Amino acid sequence: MSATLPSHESEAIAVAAERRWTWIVGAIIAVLILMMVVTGVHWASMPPSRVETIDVKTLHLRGEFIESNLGTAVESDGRVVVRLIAQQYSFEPQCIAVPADTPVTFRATATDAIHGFIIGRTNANTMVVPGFVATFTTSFSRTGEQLMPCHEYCGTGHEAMWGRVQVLPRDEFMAKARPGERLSCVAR
Ligand SMILES: [Cu+2]
Repeated sequence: MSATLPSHESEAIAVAAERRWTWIVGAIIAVLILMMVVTGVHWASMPPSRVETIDVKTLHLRGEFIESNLGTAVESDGRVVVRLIAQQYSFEPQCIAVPADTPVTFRATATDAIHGFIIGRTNANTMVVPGFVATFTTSFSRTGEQLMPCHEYCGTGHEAMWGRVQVLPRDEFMAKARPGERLSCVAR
């Protein structure tokens, strides 16, 4: 005798299985919707980075992004801050010097179009939008030179828009850094 069930019994098992799946799938959908609602509300109430605006018309005349203030600074509290400007079709300064194994804060803004940059194979990567200050903090574990291309199409000269980042051993960098001075590796 084979173990075949009477057809009404196998149907009941199939219906029970279907119903179980209905509940499981329903629960998955409910969890996904809940996740969307929670993250949506969370991101709306707490944007990922504070929005810092700047007046494009005056940034070269006064404030943080005047030419003499661009480059790498060791602030009075010891923080290393890089200030740079992106514009069609270059970065200012074109060569940035940073210490290795040290948190480095980048502050960047654009004067004309939307630009962006990525530094070699590091996680430093941001858009640079006119009217806003892009800022992030990262540290570089490997010394040497990295390329820093613009990665937002910004016009006909976009593919020629590059900067360089020189990651110096921390001691070497600190020996070069003078309080109040702005460091870069642009050949003078
Ligand atoms: Cu660009």
